[in-house]
Amino acid sequence: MNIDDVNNRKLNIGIVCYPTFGGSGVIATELGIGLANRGHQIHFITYDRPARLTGIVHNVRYHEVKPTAYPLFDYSPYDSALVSKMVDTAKYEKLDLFHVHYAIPHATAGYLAHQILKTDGLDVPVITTLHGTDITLVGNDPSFFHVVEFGINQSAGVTTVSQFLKDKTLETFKVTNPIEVIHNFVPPHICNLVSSCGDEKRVFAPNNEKILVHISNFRKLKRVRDVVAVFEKVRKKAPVKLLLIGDGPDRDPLENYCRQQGLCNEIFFLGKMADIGQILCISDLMLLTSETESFGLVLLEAMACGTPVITTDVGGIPEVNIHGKTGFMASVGAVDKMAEYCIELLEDDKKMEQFSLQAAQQAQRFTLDKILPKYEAFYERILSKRKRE
Ligand code: GMT
Repeated sequence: MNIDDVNNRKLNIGIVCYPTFGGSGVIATELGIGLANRGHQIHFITYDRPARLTGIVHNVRYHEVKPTAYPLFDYSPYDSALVSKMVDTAKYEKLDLFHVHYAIPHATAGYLAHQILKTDGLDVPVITTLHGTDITLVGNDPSFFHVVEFGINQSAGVTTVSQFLKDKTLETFKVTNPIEVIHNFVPPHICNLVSSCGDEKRVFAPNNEKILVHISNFRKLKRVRDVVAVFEKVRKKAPVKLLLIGDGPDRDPLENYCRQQGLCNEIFFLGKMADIGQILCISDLMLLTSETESFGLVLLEAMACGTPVITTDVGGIPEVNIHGKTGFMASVGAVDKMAEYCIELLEDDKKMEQFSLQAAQQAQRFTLDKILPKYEAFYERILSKRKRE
């Protein structure tokens, strides 16, 4: 098969991911749709339809994993049901490979599925993409450590979404597999609405206030309380509103705090949203105050809509946010400094405009059409290597 045929070969790919609004689910889904648009057959295998997989998408199928309940089980073992569905899908859809996103439990589920398929004379390699907390937090916990290390080393190929995450993985685990860095990408169409979003702004900012936005799963590591603290400092100097998008364990205590402080007309808890483009295009600045972040996909989405970002300087964030160009970075918990940075931009329209342009330019480095071919080339390298073995 000549190189052009190899490059243009259309594959049957099983994608395993969490179907959630979070970054790894978004990347897995948008990658699958992008691959389908290039003629590959894509099979999503997970417990619910991926949040971003709406409507009919050509060349895409969804296979639901439904663990059967049984009185003996305290909870039905999702891993076993997942492995069975992977084996079934590989056999009957003639999969060329699995691409699993987030090591827990997907990497070892892939290993078991691969072993079962081998007993039927089928070789379906597993590529694992590490996304962040599967290494830095959950994966590092003793209850998952050995399984994550084994899953990484048994995968046919491993990628990470940032150089930081590759370095962290090599530092944390005894890794015998080479790791390829393939950065996250801007989900297509994220900012189609930028040109037509003036009116929505007035819904939240009737007196032309500036809008700060934060999007996350409201878990401890996101430090959303710091986002509110920054807002409370900024509002003393400039007319602003704060939009909080997403949901999670920290939302209720934070919402109660805002009610006690009488801030409910200035801080809007909008919950989970599938289409965040509408919010991003009316926002003036994004805040992300995490104590760890392998990449920060929400930053790329904001920048693609021309929204500068004020962030912490942890993890892979410096690979996305350029301090003094696309926004600013400060240490974890430095809410005074972050508030200063917000005010510096909010009070200088010319500088804000310049940062907005530079943010959009930086996002252009991470478009799907630049990143997707890297995954295709990686698939081909893994498949060709196995043919030679
Ligand atoms: O941010 C989260 O906690 C969700 C998590 C996930 O698994 O979706 O996000 C991780 O993967 C995203 C996509 O690769 C990255 O952009 C996030 O930075 C990463 N989260 C962390 O590392 C905390």
